[in-house]
Amino acid sequence: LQLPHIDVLAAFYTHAEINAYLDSLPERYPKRAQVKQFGWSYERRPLKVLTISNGDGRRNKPVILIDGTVHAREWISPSMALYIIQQLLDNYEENQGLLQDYDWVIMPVVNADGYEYTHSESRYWRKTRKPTTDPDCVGTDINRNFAHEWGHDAGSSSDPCEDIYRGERPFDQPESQVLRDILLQYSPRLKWYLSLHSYGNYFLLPWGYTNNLPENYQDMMDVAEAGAFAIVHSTNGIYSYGSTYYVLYPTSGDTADYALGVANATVAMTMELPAGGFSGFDPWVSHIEGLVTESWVGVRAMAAEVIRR
Ligand code: ING
Ligand code: ZN
Repeated sequence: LQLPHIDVLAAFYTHAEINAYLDSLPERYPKRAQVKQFGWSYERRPLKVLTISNGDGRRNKPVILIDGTVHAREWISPSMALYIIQQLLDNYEENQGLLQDYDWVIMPVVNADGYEYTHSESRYWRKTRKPTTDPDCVGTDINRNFAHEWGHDAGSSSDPCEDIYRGERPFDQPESQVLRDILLQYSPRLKWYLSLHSYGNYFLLPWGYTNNLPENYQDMMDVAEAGAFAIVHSTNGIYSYGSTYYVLYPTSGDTADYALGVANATVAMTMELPAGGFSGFDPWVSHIEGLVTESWVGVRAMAAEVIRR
């Protein structure tokens, strides 16, 4: 039985390679791993999601939901999603506490078309690949396309040529619809939504669209703080954390605002992984290991904090 394996630390992988790997996991872990396809990208790539459990058969446990590659050029994001999968499946002995009472749902590549485009055509592409109303400009920012305060004030652009183009309507991108459907399916038991981006070393919390703070802000800050402390203790890596609006800039229609405001996540967060390479988006392959092992220290600590509450 020859199953595709991925050495996360040795290369960046294409969407097709990542899907083939995801598809192999239920054979390797029949009780613990399940792959579901939720839909297709604009260019008809299958969008797949992996659910990981401890295999005890208990249904409807609370869920930790993680996505990666909302933005095509942020290549450390799918690597991190794959590393998390391998920690939970291959390194189960050490991490089984994280699966005792929680299921994990992981979608390594949301923006499949954009991600392929960064491999084949243009390394620093960010958006989707669906044409817009402007014949000269392609693509919409999935992280401005969600229907919570979509288009609110300054946090996004109505210009299809901009990198933060919000689309003509919320959810007019099939990839956004798929992520929305996943968020809504798990909404009743969604304890932590984590969106993996790069770069900048931030844990960003809602809201992006307003300088008001959500009612459970302090709870979310406690989780972010657990991640930041764990990382600084392990590698001296520095993360800043707080609301997207304050820590970064106003945004609207982003996935974390939707996860909190509509899908009722207990904690909703965007993790901006560290920069790498020339541009920040293109870490050397030799740096993948340091980046994902450090980030896992943070994710593990935050998961433990979410589970403990
Ligand atoms: N930065 C994010 C962006 O979409 C962000 C910042 C995070 C915005 C969370 C909104 C919510 O602009 C990157 N690097 O993509
Ligand atoms: Zn991003």
